Amino acid sequence: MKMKMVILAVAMAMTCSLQAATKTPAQQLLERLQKLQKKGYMYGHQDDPFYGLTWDWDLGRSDTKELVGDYPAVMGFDLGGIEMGDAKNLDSVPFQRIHEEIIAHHQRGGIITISWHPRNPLLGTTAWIQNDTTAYNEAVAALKKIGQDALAKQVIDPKTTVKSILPGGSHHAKYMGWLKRVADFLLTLKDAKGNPIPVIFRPYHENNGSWFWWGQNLCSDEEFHALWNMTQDYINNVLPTNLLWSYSPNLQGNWTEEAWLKRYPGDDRIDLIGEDAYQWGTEADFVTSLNADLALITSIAQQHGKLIALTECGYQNSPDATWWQRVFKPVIEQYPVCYFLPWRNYKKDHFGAALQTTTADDFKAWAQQKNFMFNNDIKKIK
Ligand code: BMA
Repeated sequence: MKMKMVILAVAMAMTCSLQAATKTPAQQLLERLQKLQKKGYMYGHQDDPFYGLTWDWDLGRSDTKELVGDYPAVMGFDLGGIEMGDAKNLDSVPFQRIHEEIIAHHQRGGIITISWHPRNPLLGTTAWIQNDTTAYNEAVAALKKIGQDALAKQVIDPKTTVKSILPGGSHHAKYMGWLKRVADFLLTLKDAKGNPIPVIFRPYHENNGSWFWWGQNLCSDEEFHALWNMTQDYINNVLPTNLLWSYSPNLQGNWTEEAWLKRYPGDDRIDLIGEDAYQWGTEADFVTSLNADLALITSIAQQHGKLIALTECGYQNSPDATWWQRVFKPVIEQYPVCYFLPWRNYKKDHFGAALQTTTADDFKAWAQQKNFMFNNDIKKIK
């Protein structure tokens, strides 16, 4: 009898480890996020280990650690510039350092998310389109005014960018080369045993705004879907096991479910429903819009079996000492937000999580709360 029980226990243990072994790193991360979401919400921060309000590039430093004694649970990194083969990203962070910090954060039990602000493949300008649209409209108007209609037709319309990189487009081959560079970088992310490091990948974010070349007024729904699918299919083919895909529109405040779903890539393509939500205007408007959007994406996420997160958020350069706990916390605590991620602490006049300034005490007090999780709170939860 005793022997039988031992055999049974061994068999059960083997089945469990076999099941664990057959789960991809991406599936393991997804299950980990689901577990963590039940315990509370995690703190994420963009570019956390590279620079802060008063320092640049020191190894081991982190504004978060210096304030609350621990690294963020989630660290965000951006690949903008990798498509050009650049050595540094759009914010001057060397890709080699990004590679090292991703591995270091994974080793300390943290979670990694990667965004990408690719340059405009058609115009050669940055990911941001605002000035290009203005420049385009002005150039066309000026040429027409002097009767040069034929020349006006030759000015490149930024709205043709997405079309130009889809199959059959003039810049398709070039863009596939860009995707290869992204995939090549992601392929270098391996742990000490050579296993791929799981990553939450968040391309083509804030696509309901029209400030990036993939934005709402810059391409049709069909073109956006084709862009997403082409990107995802190519990258997943190279990296089939370690990416979770996050779809992250921007704070809007007046979505209908139908409108929100129009550019949603689909349940088979998305693991995490994100939203980027900054307070740019009044506090009242921000709270109203954030509540509306979080209520909607919570409902969509529940119907579609997805997690939600605030993939970028905060009050940039906040002068308000009480903002985190008075304004932000009461809203997010009503929804199953898995993590929230303020943007980089670049300089005194451009920071996402002002941890050394006015808001420090408020944030530090909040960080004591048990369900607000940093790296040490999550590292043992696998
Ligand atoms: C924006 C700003 C820019 C930066 C970009 C990508 O919000 O921080 O300075 O280049 O994000 O990180």
